[in-house]
Amino acid sequence: MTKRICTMQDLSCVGQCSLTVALPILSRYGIETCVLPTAVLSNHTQFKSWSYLDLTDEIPNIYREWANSGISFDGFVLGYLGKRRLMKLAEELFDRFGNEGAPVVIDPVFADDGKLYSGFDEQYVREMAKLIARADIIDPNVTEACFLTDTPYQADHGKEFAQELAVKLSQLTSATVIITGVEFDGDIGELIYSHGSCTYVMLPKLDAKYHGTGDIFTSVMSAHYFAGETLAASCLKAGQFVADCMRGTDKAHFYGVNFEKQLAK
Ligand code: PXL
Repeated sequence: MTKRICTMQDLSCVGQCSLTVALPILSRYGIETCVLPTAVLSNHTQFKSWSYLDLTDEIPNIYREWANSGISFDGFVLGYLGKRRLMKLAEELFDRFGNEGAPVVIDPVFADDGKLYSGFDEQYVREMAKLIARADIIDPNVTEACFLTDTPYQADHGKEFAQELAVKLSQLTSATVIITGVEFDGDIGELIYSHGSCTYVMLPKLDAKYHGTGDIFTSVMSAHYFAGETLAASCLKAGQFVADCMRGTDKAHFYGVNFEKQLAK
């Protein structure tokens, strides 16, 4: 049966991230993908400036109509939320519209390279640390894992540091923890931590950095996971997909990667 999932995150009109990535990717994998847009931005916040239409106040109206029509979902994928008020609405989404056992995937999306993205603060991090308790899978990057666990960021880290972060995260949530962007021995990849055991899914690190690759990773990983594959297989395929996107992207194109060409293959 076709799965119907709901993805809650912003709609950045330009910049290949959040909904403009999640919607085509999840759909391409055969999942009926419903969206809960949290805001409309002219472009994502790695540009010099942006406009921001907050849609938080519309969400209760959307829920009312979904309830009227008996809408429900087989899973949820959360990305960039942006406002603390949205966290309660996310919980309401799971409680009111989740089918029995519907998995919740949360990519906390608020920081990278040791720094918070523009517009986020410590209070947002604290609230996100509570929201992840509702997840079945979380996939913060190393920076987000550090903020969530109050651990000083280490750009140069190894397996031990990643494992320390995963253990601390597992005190905040019973979700399977996937830490993305873990680096050692010239490789980059994920640490998957579940019930005290660690699995590393590593690929050779490419000499490039693009925006939006985390959103692509979460979408591809979730699509494989919803299709019944293991998390290790899902992470490997998502990592390979991201690497292929990066190889196929013109360096002059600074804001995102060419995932469209990859998706068409
Ligand atoms: O890719 C993460 C992301 C999503 N949405 C918006 C962003 C960012 C990262 O900066 O600004 C609006």
